Amino acid sequence: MTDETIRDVLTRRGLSRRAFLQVCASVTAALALSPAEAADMTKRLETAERPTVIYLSYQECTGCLESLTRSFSPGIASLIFNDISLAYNDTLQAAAGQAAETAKDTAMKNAWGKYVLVVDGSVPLAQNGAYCAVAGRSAVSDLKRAAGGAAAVVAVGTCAAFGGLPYAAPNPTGAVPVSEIVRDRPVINISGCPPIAEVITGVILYYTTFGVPALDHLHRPMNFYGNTIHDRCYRRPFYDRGMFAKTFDDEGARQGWCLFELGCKGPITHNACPTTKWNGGTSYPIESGHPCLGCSEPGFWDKGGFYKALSTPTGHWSRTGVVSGAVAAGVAAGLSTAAVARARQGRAQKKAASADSEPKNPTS
Ligand code: FSX
Repeated sequence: MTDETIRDVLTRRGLSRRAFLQVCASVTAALALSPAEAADMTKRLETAERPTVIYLSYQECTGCLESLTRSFSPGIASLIFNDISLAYNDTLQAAAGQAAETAKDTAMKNAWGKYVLVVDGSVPLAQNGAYCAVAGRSAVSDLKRAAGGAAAVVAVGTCAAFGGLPYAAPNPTGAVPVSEIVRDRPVINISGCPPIAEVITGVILYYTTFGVPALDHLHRPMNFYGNTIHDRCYRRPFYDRGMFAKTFDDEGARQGWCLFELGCKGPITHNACPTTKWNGGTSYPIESGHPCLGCSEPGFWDKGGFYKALSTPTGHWSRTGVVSGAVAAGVAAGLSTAAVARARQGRAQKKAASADSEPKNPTS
């Protein structure tokens, strides 16, 4: 944190007020803020002090950072990571070795108690944390040290939020989510494997202006994770009518019917894919003909098959209370929606059998 405001920094960088307002409009639209809230956020962004962001990476594939750097809202990503203040990121920074560690220590010291700590990747605990080390420190000790001076921690990606791929059975490294290590300050989970770039930047800007956003029971911001994919899926009318694609190339698939029977996890997955979409609002997996894999939910790797219709889950992802409760609720919801869907499908099949309409229901 410095004495400079965000607006001061942007002016110094040559960003016009018009460009600044355009960036604000993108962010507030992504956050689905009301007009009054949007005006308030724009005003606060102009006067907010420049924050320090420290970004650490542990057990992950770097897909989260790839997503962020390929954001189709470069104005927003650049606003945060170039203009506002990314004090440390071991993948993006030019410095290496001792110079990088010195830069991190200096940033932490100068903004102790005030910086935003962004973490991607899970943290291994087996073998005293030996599976992941940074500058001679285990990930767990590095995280505890950095979190000690953070105002808030943003866990980016399903690995950091819920353990992700490293946490999948048999979890040889003893991986845990960030929230199992950091328990004495706010942890905001931005799940997704990877998360949507505009969600990451939107949450950081929201925190900078308003503080911690409203969170769901898994500590995800309600603005982006308050609804299921299913709630806002454009294929929902087919689901409601019991019209399901049976294979990826049948007539139903060509007609854009519901992908539930091909394993879509949309009914139990909370994320902003149908509204924010990917690649600059171009599309999202379901729009490209692929079922939702449920990547923003806990334990999605262990739920028994990406292409199987929702059924009783398997795996070890119920280790922690918060996760098991949420998943149990989600699966219960999924199973009940599945039962309803199948009943509807039965009715639709009977109707289709007695009608000679095109296209034919491939489920009949
Ligand atoms: Fe995990 Fe992210 Fe998936 Fe990869 O940092 S959420 S494996 S996209 O890279 O952590």
